[in-house]
Amino acid sequence: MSQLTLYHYWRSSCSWRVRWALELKKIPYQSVAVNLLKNEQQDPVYTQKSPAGLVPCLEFGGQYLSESIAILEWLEERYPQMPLLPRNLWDRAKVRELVGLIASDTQPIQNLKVLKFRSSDQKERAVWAKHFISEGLVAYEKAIQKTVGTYSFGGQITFADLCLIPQVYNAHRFNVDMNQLPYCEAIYQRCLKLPSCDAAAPHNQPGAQP
Ligand SMILES: N[C@@H](CCC(=O)N[C@@H](CS)C(=O)NCC(=O)O)C(=O)O
Repeated sequence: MSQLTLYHYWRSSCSWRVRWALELKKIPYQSVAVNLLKNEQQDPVYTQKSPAGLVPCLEFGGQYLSESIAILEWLEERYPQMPLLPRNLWDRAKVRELVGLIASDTQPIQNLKVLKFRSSDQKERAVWAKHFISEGLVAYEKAIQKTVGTYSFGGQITFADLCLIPQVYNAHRFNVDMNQLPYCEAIYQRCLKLPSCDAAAPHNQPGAQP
């Protein structure tokens, strides 16, 4: 019996970040699907666990932790195998800067609840999401000019990539012009081929739709 349970949604980019970290660190976990389209994230039983009514949420020893980056930080300290942050202090801060560009400055503005509030019209929602994803990833593309290697920060998969790949997946969903994002697209294509990333990807999750 695994010690961890992850509450997540197949197409949630924040959930993919955590699933991929669990795969990379080879940590077994139980999976509980929370269907965002059925608004299960707002169910009072779920919001007892995750007060903001968002996924993902990790259960460990009867305690609950939400916020994907807090979960990643906890996993990194609790399970130090396959480190996902560089050893050097400055480099770690630079990776967290990249994380912020996506986790703080991009994903929240294109999240489902924001799109729902913006409009009930799917086309208007898509224009909004495309604009902010594009803007966020253009900033990311500039930010990695000096650090890019196989991955966003040299040759090591870091938290930055855990955030980037699901965000690029959303960029494709909303038809963002990837020609302006050659590094992001190359890292995305490379990572999708990794078994750990694929295992954590939306199409391999319970409840996934074609
Ligand atoms: N800052 C949070 C954001 C979580 C979040 O926005 N999750 C999305 C899916 S990626 C969600 O649950 N959306 C449901 C909604 O907007 O109602 C994190 O990093 O975990």
